[in-house]
Amino acid sequence: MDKWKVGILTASDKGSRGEREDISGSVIKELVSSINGEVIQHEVVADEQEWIKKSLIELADVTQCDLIFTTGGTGFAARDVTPEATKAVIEREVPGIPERMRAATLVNTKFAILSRAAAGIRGNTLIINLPGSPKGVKECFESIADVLPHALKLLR
Ligand code: MTE
Ligand code: CU1
Repeated sequence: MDKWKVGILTASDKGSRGEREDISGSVIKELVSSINGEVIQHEVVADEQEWIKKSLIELADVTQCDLIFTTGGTGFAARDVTPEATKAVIEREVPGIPERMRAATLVNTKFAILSRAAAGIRGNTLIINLPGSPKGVKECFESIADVLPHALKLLR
């Protein structure tokens, strides 16, 4: 079977300036292989809503990713705008995905409830916000990995 085409968008001011290594992006690359996914494009942009929107639209409409993971920018800082950018480009929201991530990871950290992560569908592409920390990325991914193949089949 063909591999799922996965795009990664790292939203990070420091990452975009080359001041911070994108560990979370590399962690996602590793994790998606467990669901027969292959990362075909990886963008790193500053925490600017317009730039995040532009990258998401390109990954969905031009690169035609089946699945896009964002990492970072889901917290409370004024520059955390990834959920807003995501909600602006999706056509249909999928609240159950971030609900599951928050509920499942709450046993590891009480801070899970501070995540403002969103998820939704644009065309045939599923877009999912993950937190910025490598640990959060791994925990959140693993909490939803079991339903992703079915979700992606529905969009194919
Ligand atoms: N979710 C999990 N599973 N594990 C975590 O450690 N960190 C939380 C939350 N979600 C965390 C998590 C914290 S402390 C914050 S502030 C938010 O994600 C936002 O993170 P971000 O701005 O780096 O995206
Ligand atoms: Cu935090």
